[in-house]
Amino acid sequence: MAGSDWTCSLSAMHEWESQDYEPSLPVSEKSNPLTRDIDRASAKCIVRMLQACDAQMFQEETGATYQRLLGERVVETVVEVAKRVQLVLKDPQDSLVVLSGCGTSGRMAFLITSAFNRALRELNQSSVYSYIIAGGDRALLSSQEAPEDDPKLGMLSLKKACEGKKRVLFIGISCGLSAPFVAGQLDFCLQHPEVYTPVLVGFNPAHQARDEPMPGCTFTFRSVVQRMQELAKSQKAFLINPAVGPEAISGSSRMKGGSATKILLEVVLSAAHAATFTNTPVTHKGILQHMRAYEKTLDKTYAQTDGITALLEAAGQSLLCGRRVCYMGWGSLALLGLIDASECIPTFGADYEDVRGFVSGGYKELNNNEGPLISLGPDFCIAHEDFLHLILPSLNDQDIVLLVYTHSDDVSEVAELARRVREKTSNLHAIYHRVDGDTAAAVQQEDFNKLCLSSLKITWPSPASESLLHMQWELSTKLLLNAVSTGAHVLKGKIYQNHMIDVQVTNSKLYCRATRLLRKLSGCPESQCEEALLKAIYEVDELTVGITSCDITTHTLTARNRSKVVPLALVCLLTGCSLVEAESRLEQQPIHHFHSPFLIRLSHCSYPPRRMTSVESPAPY
Ligand code: S6P
Repeated sequence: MAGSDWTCSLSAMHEWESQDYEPSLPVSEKSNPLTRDIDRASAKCIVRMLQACDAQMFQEETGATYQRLLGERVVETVVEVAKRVQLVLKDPQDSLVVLSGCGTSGRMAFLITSAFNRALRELNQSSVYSYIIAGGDRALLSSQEAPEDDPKLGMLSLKKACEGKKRVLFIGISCGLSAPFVAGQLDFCLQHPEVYTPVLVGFNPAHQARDEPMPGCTFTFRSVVQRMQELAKSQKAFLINPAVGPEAISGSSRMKGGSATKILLEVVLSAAHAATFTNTPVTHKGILQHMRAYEKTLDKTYAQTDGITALLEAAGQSLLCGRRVCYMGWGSLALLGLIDASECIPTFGADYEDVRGFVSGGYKELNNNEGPLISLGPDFCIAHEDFLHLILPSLNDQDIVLLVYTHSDDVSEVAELARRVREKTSNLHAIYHRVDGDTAAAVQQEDFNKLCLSSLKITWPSPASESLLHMQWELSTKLLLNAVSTGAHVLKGKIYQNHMIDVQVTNSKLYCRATRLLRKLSGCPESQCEEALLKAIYEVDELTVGITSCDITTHTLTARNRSKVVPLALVCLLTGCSLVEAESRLEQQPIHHFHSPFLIRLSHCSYPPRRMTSVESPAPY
């Protein structure tokens, strides 16, 4: 059992690098040995495990197997790409830098392009950055997994974004080197080298890029990568793909994948800006220094173990009671709250009401391509005013409200909101970044602290650069919120070992992940697992030729309207019962759709007892 004295040994940090460790899986899909027992760990241990996982991002290169973030080759490529961005900045006429991705990768593309276009505006320069997210702007705030599978859609959206441009630096982000949407865009760039220079950012080695055929295409992600590798020799294409180690929750690339994307691309764009506007040449040393600043950000953030643990426990309690977690943020930190909240839906099968983010200024602050999205429904109401009207009246002490802000935000506005929230719930907490020596804010903060049950304050040294400080605040906030939402769902019992079992099967990557998980947990052959999954998706006890002859796209489109397909398939595989019976067994389970103790009973104790839910025994915190 993972007790309160969890420590991470050096060999556990590196175990995943062994060639024998889950050899059939790419790094981004492997299960991390560090978090094997995260489902039964105490809140404090969860925080330590997440810290150790994140620290893997900055591990030094040890052998030839994996390139690492701080490794020679990666830093060299970052230097080259920064110089390409610099060329665009020097001559922005008819040029564009496009960042594109699906899910979290698209959200990071949005966040980064917004920040650097803002920096250009402040310098009275025209914007040169543009983002694309699969599924359009609604995907910034909600789960849109299906467009990820469409290479043609990717290609068309790139073409549209670049209409009339003569020179485009295209940066495609796919953490797993797997998204067909991005593969379609990269292929398009390779076909039009006179305009496009492609850059791929991801976190698997090239030979682990996905090799499955894609609908209507003659290429696979891997074949695109191979063509890029060839062109990389003459710097006509670039690959930035260090390994950062498996995710804490298997395949959850919103965590390290998202963080490493943010780090890499901010380093690239910052270096290009410094070279263009302050005559600071792009150098290997400068790039490395910036990356090290992010490593320090990690240390500084996780130095707050007790504060993070308190937040995680409070959020876990709220979710266990079926109540809400609300992030109330200011500036770009609020966007990280919106993003973290939206990712809980596909990652943990959460309801959109469970974890929500709100931003001061609403869509004005977001400044997204498509403008306000309020017409899409209440889950797209993101302003603080919306929170005050729609959410606040129904809050009670079991709901947790987390204020996320910095000393450069309007602290009196934060205090005013805090007072309003306190009228409904005492379960008010804060994450606050400030700069060393800011005494005025410190005094104000003292009064404010009295309103909050807990206050996680991080004091940063006076910065050499305001923009670097801001990027550090953002990364720190991302790590904190990822830890809170992941930890809270772990405490809720949503995770088995380090796998999310109730995974939504809404695209081909998730379909393959689901089949693999069924295989791992049932021990049945792959063909039988896929059959069980299809039966659950189509709600039948016998598969017809009509079903088996359909392609994965049809399966995933059908699965969109189903719930609990993986747990249902697992019950069927383990017990041999019918779907109807499996459904009633799952319904008998209190509180959660599915949780580990149920799995133990089903499999006749073939698994060790794991976290018990609040109904079966007190949670271990
Ligand atoms: C992962 C997140 C997903 C991914 C998306 C893109 O935690 O829920 O939405 O971001 O599938 O993945 P990738 O590998 O192309 O960056």
